[in-house]
Amino acid sequence: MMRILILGIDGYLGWPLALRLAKRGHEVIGIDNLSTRRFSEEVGSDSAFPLPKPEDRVREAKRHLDVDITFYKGDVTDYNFLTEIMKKHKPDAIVHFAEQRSAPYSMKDRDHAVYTVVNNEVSTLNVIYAVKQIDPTIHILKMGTMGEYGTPNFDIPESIYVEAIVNGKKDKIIVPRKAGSVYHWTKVHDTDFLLYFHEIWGLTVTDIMQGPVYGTRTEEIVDESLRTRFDFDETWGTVVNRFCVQAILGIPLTVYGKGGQTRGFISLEDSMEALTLLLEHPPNHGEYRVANQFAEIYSVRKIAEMVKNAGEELGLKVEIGPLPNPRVEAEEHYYNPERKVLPSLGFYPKKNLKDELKNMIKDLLPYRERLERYKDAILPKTKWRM
Ligand code: USQ
Repeated sequence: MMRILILGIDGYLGWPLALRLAKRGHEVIGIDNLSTRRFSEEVGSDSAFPLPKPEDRVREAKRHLDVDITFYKGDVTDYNFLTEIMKKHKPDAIVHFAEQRSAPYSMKDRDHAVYTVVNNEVSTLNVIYAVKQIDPTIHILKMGTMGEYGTPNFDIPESIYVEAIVNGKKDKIIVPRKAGSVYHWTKVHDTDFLLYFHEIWGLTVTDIMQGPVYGTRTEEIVDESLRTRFDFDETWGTVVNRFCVQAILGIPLTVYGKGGQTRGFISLEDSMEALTLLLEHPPNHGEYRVANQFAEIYSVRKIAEMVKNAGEELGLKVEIGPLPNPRVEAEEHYYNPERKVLPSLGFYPKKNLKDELKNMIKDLLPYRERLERYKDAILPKTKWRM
């Protein structure tokens, strides 16, 4: 049994991870400033599934799963608040999800870019300094993103360093990174800070490079009251989740540009499984571990075809409606990231996109009227070139 502090416990990944870890017998403490709830409202949207208040979530978890979760409302950018909770609960591991996680939100204007940078960098620095001050042996499990690497024309290594020959001389360099939004750049900067302080203070870190997550289900979501948030608007929804809602609402699937943008996807259930494995098998003390976390590689165009097929099998009429790309990104490119850390811990994906798509559409169909209310928030308005 470990004591695990989840920063960002109210989020898409934070809540089901809390349920999973608590169910496995770990003591789970969480912090959230509820910002995603507010930001979703800011863009005229809401979670597809109605979200109970934090205190109701905790009560429902007790009722259905017989687990005790401690939930604090507060901000990780408040150093005193964070350190008080850490001193009180003495965690063995800290899961850091407490960041602004949307690329489009970070690209809206100067204010949103600055907010994203300040929130994400201050929260990461606070975690680093708090661990150093309170207990430098705490394992920091940090949510990064596959988007840190961008889409290079070489196989993406799963390590922090790579050997390179620059101007004829060989040296160890940090695996090259090229992010595609202010949000994604903050994750690069997080990696830079974590690596730097790991090197000078010997911190123990797992830096997870995760691809886009999709899905509505995990083993612990056994009742509607335990559902995690599910975003589908242009700002907070990720591509697979968005396409499922578009299929239900009869909106042609919004493939941006040529649709050859290729990413490593993972289901919510498999993401929980991978995160649990990484927590229960921490790196050695003072080690910096990078884990590329994805299950299947697809292009956006291929995903649209798969959602169309899944929707049509369930009786929906689904069209694919390519749109000019609001983002600046490669629309056809090479993509071959390495993945060996999770398999070495025994991870194998249990879900696949094809089957999960049907489950997602089935889970969302009863909420069609609710989804209709937020229809205006679906088409892309945020443009990278402004
Ligand atoms: N896309 C479309 N149509 C849409 C939405 C997205 O074609 O309606 C395309 C985007 O242009 C992009 C790809 O789908 O090429 C993925 O976009 P996304 O919105 O699903 O994901 P992204 O903005 O990259 O960010 C999401 C999460 C972020 C996480 C990241 C992992 O919001 O927190 O870090 O996925 S990764 O993509 O590997 O960087």
